[in-house]
Amino acid sequence: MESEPKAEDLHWHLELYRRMYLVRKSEELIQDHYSEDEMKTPVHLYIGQEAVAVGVCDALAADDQVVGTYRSHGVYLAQTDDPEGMFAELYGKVTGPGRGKAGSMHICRPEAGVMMTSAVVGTTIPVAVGLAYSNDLCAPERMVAAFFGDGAIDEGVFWESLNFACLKRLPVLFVCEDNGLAIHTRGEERHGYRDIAEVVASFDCQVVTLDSTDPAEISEATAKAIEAHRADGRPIFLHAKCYRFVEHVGIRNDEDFEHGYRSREEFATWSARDPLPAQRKRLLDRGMSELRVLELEKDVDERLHRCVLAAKAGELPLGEELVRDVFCPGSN
Ligand SMILES: Cc1ncc(C[n+]2csc(CCOP(=O)(O)OP(=O)(O)O)c2C)c(N)n1
Ligand SMILES: [Mg+2]
Repeated sequence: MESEPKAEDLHWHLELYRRMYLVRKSEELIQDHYSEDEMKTPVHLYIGQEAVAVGVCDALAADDQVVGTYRSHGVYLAQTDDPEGMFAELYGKVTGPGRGKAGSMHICRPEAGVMMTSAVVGTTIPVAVGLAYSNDLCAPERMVAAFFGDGAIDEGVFWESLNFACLKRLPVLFVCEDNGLAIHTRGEERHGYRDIAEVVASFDCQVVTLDSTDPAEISEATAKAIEAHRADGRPIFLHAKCYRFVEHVGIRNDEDFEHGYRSREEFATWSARDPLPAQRKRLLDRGMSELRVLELEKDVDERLHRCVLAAKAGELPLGEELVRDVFCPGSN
């Protein structure tokens, strides 16, 4: 019997919704609890951009690798499905994947493929290319997806990394999450070119431009690009338009309009494309019962509630543990 095309598989669409819901609700819980001042970490929320991480990671194979930025809750959860570890890390507890010392901005879990995230803009891109260089020799089927913002393309290291990856035809997927902003500076105030996709297209790589908040569309475009990479070895540059709904750093939803870098009209246009309700509607339109969706949402809500309780009750890294794995020049 022939299997049904993936696009018609309702369970796949439901799973994409579950992962986006997990990311969104995790961050809403962060918003709810942040003022208790128990999470000792700055947070850069991903609310609004969920379809990108969920779509791209869905197209990756189980042992593929990702790197990210300081805005990586979405990438971490999409790749690992590990909110237990993430909340432990945010609360600075030894049960976190960085044993409570990485926080939100450096969360990673190499054994699950999240190799590095970093607060320093652009720094993980050359690491992704280095991983891909090594994989090319030792595990040529393995892809590395490097997630970075449109601000990172303003850094020289992005161009050096792209150049080297193209020159060596490395298995790397550059994912530029273009939310149009670097803190409060818009792309058009930073870039001396018209279109990043056009500039990158002059390198020997595939360029895929996506303006979508549909994770299935993003997953399918990514999978197609990976397939083409297998045929000719060219790296992939995925230019994904997206929008962040929350302030640059912190938890406030709307108070940053006062800074004047974005308009309420623009915000409303993107809100109408919010990936979460759009995917929920797609499920119902395709015939999924609302009861099934509600059950799934309840399961995720309860799981996240348990994550917060466990994280709060976890142990802090103390004594020797506090300095274990912490680099200090001259100490060893
Ligand atoms: C090397 C470096 N320069 C400057 C900063 C300060 N900084 C923090 S976030 C940011 C904007 C980055 O924007 P983008 O890459 O588009 O990511 P987004 O926050 O939009 O997800 C800047 C300039 C930094 N962290 N690292
Ligand atoms: Mg940006």
